[in-house]
Amino acid sequence: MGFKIGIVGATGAVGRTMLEVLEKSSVPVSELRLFASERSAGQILTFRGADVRVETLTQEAMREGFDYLLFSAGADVSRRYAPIAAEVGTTVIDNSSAFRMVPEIPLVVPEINGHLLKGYRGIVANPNCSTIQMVLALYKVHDKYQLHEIFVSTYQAVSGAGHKAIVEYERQLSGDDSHSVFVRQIAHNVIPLIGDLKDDISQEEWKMINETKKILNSKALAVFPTTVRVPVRIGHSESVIARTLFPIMSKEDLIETIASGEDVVVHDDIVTPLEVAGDDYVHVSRVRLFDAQTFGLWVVADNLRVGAATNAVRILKLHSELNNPTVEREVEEVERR
Ligand code: A2P
Ligand code: 11C
Repeated sequence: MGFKIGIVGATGAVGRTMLEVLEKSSVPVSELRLFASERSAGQILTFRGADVRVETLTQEAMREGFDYLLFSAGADVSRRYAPIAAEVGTTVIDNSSAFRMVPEIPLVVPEINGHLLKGYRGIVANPNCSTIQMVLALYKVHDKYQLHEIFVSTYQAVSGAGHKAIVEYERQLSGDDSHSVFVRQIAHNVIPLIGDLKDDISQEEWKMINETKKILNSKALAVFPTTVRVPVRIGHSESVIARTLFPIMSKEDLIETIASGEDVVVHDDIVTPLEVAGDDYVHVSRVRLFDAQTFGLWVVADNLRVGAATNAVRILKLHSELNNPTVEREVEEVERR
């Protein structure tokens, strides 16, 4: 007994991490298939001691009746292939931005709004990495004191931009100063722009604004981000200043409230991205209570894991615990015939 699972974009920075996280998880897998572009077809990756051949992604494969498909191959690939899989009853967990803001599609961070998965079939959207770690650090404070403004500056690792970005960064570290993935050289530098601008706000900033409101279910919440790329391989950092509607009792209470969040750890000492790469927690340090309604945090997390692959596998796990995907898919198949 186990699930038939596929990873689309398995050779990418997040896809490979999905494979790693799934391997170490307790999710029972009866069959695992790996998909990428034709450039990677035939490449061999390993999963729980077995070799798995990477296949070219095709529409036929998407109709095969997977229990779960994890997508991380960019928004265009998701738009083209994910609906085909969902149509035949597969639960698709999509790490791209393609469906996040579609009202009927749940945007899930399991610790916060995992209840949306109960009885749900179809495409589930995995939020953007910088959004996930911020909402995990803040959701308990929102529950207790109601957030109404968030000012955030990010310090985002190059791996957030994918495998090609890591290669470009490493080339630059060896002295080659050409660039094509980033808009400037990133090695020894800082770039205050992630994605294209729309109305003076970058794509990455729009994601933080819109996704945060959807996940925390608060239209009134105002988010003011500045998103910045820094020369770090793995691990996004964020300086968050937030204001609440209700007065916070004390700094101790603020710390306790943040730390009551699932998968969130609050530290007395500072925490840097290098120290957290490879783990599955959101780390909060530099907690400051400026006044009763204004506080500051430094938040770091592994962007490939917490911000993408681990969140996706957590969605899969919780969805399978709340529902019985194999049985539901088989019933649907019989009904379609
Ligand atoms: P490939 O390695 O064959 O190019 P990253 O986010 O690190 O850039 O990775 C993107 C992932 O998406 C890779 O696995 C990449 O495969 C895959 N991918 C990109 N374009 C396509 C496509 N048209 N069809 C299938 N997979 C794709
Ligand atoms: C970055 N946050 O660090 C981006 C990558 O919408 O999932 C993730 C893009 C997304 O560049």
